[in-house]
Amino acid sequence: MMRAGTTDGAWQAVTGRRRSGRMAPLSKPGAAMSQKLPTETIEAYRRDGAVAIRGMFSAWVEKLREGIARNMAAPGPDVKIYTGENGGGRFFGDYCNWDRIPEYRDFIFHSPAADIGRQLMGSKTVRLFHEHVLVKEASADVATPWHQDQPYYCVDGDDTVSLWIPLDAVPRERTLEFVAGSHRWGKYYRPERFNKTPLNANDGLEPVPDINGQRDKFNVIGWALEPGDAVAFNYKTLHGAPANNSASEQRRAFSLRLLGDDARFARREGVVTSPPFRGVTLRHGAVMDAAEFPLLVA
Ligand SMILES: O=C(O)CCC(=O)C(=O)O
Repeated sequence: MMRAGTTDGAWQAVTGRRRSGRMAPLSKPGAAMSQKLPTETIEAYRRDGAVAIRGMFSAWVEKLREGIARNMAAPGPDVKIYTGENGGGRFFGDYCNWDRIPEYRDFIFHSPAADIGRQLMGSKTVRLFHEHVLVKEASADVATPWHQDQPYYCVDGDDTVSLWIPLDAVPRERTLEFVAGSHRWGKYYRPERFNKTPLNANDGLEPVPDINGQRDKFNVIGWALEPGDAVAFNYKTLHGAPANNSASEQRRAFSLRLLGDDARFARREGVVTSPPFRGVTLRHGAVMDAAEFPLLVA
């Protein structure tokens, strides 16, 4: 397994091919092999649509923190910054910056993340969809509303995983939470911006149920986490997070989105997807074979 601190040499080789849209996977097999996940972890992931993985990314915490600092100093074109009604810190969100942030590239191409995704999804192939950085500064008075990710995305399929990696300790009362099993409900709920305005007014989708108002009706799961742990979840799993009620601690998270064998490009006519992937010309139903979605495991 290659480790944090690996130079960008492999990436430079890949960028050359990236312009032609033909990516060589870096794990063929084994460039970034990880530990074998316990069977119970994989079973829990498939049953509940979310599972905690302990300590897998501890060696990458400093590097990802550096990447986030670089990202926040120079946000991308799609950055979103929310502040709550009561003042306090910002909720900073940005995505699709891996191409220009070396620490993100190093993590994506050299950490065990792709191999962890392969095991959880039970896929032969793993592609990058994108990275998403979510920072709740101290006293950021903005909750992350309950939502599924897939209706926001230009993706259909079941073989998907996000690895949400906290870079600060996260106690149970402000961790990311999930409705266990909701990835199997066969539903897409209406995407909203994190300030609760709909992403698309007329998308024809039903609103997310009121989870917080009736928590006894749902199997809500979540874990206290340490930096370098991860929670893995399916793009269809309902999830949300409280505001940051700490007056002194920020909550930085790096969320890596991966695609497995059955993921296909979804052209959702008449609606905006998030991320927008404005330059992707794939047809509806196509394998996601584009330079934006490099193959990590083949
Ligand atoms: O970090 C958060 O508060 C939300 C994370 C999230 O929704 C995601 O990674 O999909």
